[in-house]
Amino acid sequence: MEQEPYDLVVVANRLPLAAETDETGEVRWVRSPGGLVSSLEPALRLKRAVWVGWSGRAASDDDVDVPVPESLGPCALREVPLTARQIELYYEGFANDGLWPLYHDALRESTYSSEQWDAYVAVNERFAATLADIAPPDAIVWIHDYQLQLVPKMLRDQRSDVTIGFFLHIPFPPYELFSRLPWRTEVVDGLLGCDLVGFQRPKDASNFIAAAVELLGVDTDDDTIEYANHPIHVGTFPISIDVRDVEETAAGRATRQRMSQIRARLGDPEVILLGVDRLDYTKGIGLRLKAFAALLESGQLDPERHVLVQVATPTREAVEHYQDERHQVEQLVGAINGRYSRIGLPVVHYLYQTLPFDELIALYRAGDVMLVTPFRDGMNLVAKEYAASHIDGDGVLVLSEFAGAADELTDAVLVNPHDDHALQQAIVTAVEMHRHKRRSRMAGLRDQIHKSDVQGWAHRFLSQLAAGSPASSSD
Ligand code: ADQ
Repeated sequence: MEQEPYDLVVVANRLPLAAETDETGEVRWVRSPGGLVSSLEPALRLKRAVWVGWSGRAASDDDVDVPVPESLGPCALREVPLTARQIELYYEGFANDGLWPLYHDALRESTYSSEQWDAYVAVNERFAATLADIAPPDAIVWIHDYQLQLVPKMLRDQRSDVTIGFFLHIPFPPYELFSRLPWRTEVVDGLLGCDLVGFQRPKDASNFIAAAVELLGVDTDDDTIEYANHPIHVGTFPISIDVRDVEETAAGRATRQRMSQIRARLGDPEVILLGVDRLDYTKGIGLRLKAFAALLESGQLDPERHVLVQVATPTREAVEHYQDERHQVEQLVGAINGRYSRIGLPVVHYLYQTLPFDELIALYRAGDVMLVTPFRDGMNLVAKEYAASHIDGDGVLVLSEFAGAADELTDAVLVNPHDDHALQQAIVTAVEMHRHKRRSRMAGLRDQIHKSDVQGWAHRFLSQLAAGSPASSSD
């Protein structure tokens, strides 16, 4: 057994980096974008930590012969290699085509296949074996997200000395949906290997407790489950962002210059509407585009005065539902531009790209109205990043009630995105909002995000995990 004196062992499906090939064909590793990475990296700066995860490349991928670096900043890295077949079955299959849609209101039909499930079990075993191998005695191990729900029990069976926490970044569905999963009992049993299980919203926590009662007949006392002579605390820990980092970038001269340049490039419109999402069918990009088109058609928005910038990050391109979603979004963009654009001035600016952090912040600053309209979202960090970027105190956030962020960001224009009239009305309300009201609501949003940043989130989770005290869903 090879053990280093880490204060914290973090495990997630992905390591916080990705392989990038430049124009000369040279491969290098860069910090990767995405919710989990953005959230955890600042917290890790404060700890002696090791991050265990998959690199994003297949084990036999000879395009990428540059080994994964041993560390990223202060955080050590440990790769769990996966084969191309495991990636197809465990990651694209069971996790992203089975669990992801089921956990997001069954917005798409899930695939349930025994072959995929077997790969999910095998990969979870592999992660658990790596953790059992590297975790120092009495270590704190923090496991992340739906790809690794079986790891807690597998690890506990091998290492009874370690303290195990799990955080689910996406919603936990109500039992009526969850019970569709053929391996529902195994998944709940896997999670009950934890000392602390954390969720984004109180409803996710209560859905999980209800599933444990229903499937395993566990005893519960408030937020604690008693199972196999072992208490499991269940709590709510709404995730946040590195507010200071976003604010500092937003305040920089380069960002201000870039923001002015972006406005000029867009033809200096009166109002820039903005959407920034992974191109995922949960994010409601299509509905948002349709609402924008309907408002242009009715004349409530004017292509000479209002433009929409939609940034859509490439994601899970091997999964069919994602290919369909991209196709639909791009068709809509083409149709709207065909009808309402002028030469040299498209009304929808669509970027199917991953952008550097600075560029994203400049875009947030340039955006007068931010549209965050998911059908279902664990939290949604984009909404919080937008508010943090608006150090000028202006800007309006339109936010779906079905994003976890809606619990906290009550000064947004909250909307039910399933209701097309309500969505159109919310956009009009945001576009026409008086400056005084905009500033007062943005002040409310910014107060809220200052109250809880990502460092606070990680601290709260880790201190409750270390203390072994019941997590409270009210604080
Ligand atoms: P995601 O579904 O990925 O995260 P989100 O919370 O919005 O969604 O995070 C996306 C992150 O990626 C943001 O930090 C954003 O800045 C970044 N990003 C988006 N588009 C980008 C682009 N084109 N270029 C560069 N960066 C881009 C999951 C859950 C969420 C939950 C998070 C964290 O689905 O509900 O909030 O985890 O728990």
